[in-house]
Amino acid sequence: MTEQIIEQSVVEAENAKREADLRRDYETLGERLDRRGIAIDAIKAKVADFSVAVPSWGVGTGGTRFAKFPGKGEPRDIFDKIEDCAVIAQLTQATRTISLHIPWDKADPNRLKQAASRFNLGFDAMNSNTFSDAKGQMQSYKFGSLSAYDKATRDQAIEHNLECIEIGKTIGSKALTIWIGDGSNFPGQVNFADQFANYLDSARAIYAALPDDWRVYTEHKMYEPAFYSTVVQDWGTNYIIAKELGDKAFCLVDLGHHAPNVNIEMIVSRLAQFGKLGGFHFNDSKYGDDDLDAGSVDPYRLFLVFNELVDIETRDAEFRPAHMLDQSHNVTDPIESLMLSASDVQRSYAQALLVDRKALKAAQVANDALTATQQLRHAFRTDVEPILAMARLEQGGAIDPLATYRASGYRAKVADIRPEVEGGSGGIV
Ligand code: LRH
Ligand code: MN
Ligand code: MN
Repeated sequence: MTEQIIEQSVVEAENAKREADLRRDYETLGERLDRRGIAIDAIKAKVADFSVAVPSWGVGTGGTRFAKFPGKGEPRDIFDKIEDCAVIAQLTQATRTISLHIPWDKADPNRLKQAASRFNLGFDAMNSNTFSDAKGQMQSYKFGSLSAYDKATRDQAIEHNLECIEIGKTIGSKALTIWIGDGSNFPGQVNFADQFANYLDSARAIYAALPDDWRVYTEHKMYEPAFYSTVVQDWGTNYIIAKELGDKAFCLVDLGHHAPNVNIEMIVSRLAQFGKLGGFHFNDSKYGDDDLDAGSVDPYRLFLVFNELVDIETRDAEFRPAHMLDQSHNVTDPIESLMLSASDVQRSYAQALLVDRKALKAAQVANDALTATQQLRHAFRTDVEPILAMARLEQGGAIDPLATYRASGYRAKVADIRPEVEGGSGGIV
């Protein structure tokens, strides 16, 4: 039996207030979609099947390098974080897995597995951390990790990734995500080729330890924390890595890791076309790696990414990219943000499913740019909320996750048990 943290009576009472309206809205939307030749129930089934992983580090209040302002009832450890993730999953029915970050979430793997299975949650990709020094470690990552000039430092970083794989094996994860902060802050500080050669050697050693049914995702990022040059800085370098490593290596696209105005949806298409698109870290941004809530700044861009994904999905039934959120919540209750973001990612997927792909292709080959782009806009402008809400309701979730969460008083309840956390200097944990 799956345990539920929010009492079912609260969910039912909140749903009862909204169910009649939802059924009417769903029916009306169904009629409108029917006129477009779309069966609403088929879209709902795909939406219900959709899941995006929650990052363990996202349920605590984030911070900037200037300050951190914790909220009430901050999770004390990974076990509290798992409970917060269970709330998100229960109300949205869209987040069936958690992505762990080691060593932040280090704990007895068997306990981790047990804690998650109480709520029927699984584990998504393991994330290694060689971008900051853990307590007691022998070598410092100040001058790099997998790409460092110092061999002992590289070995330690490799070892850490192997440990992540080991933990992941016990808890049922099937992937490792590697993101490094290595780079340089001054022209001339490093030799670009040396650094990349070291990185590839280290990555090969990690790849060699990867179980057969695992994948490794490498995540690129243009800059930060290194500000002059970054070793894995763009999708080109990322593609080279995946190609060099082998069939189990794929590129991970974090939406906030690109130069402003870069056409991310085109990168998605390119990587997929050549079999190297592994998955996503969804978030939104205005300037850089802002880690704002997915869909909060540029929902059309999120839709355009999903438009590519659905396009690939229609050509390749085996295509299963890993969907994860990667956000930092500074001014909101993280659970609320993550619930809305999961729905927004799901929403973009649903809208992309509405695109008339035949009509789009016909307009493209006829060089009818406006008709082609109208196909996309038409889908994007369709309010699919009744589909999302109905999928949630039918799976035991909340028609309105935010209102239901607030009605449950969860945050106040955990604030009684979890001690107040002091604010202070920045950091993302
Ligand atoms: C780096 C990053 C990467 C890390 C996470 C905490 O900016 O996106 O995915 O693991 O943030
Ligand atoms: Mn990321
Ligand atoms: Mn990031």
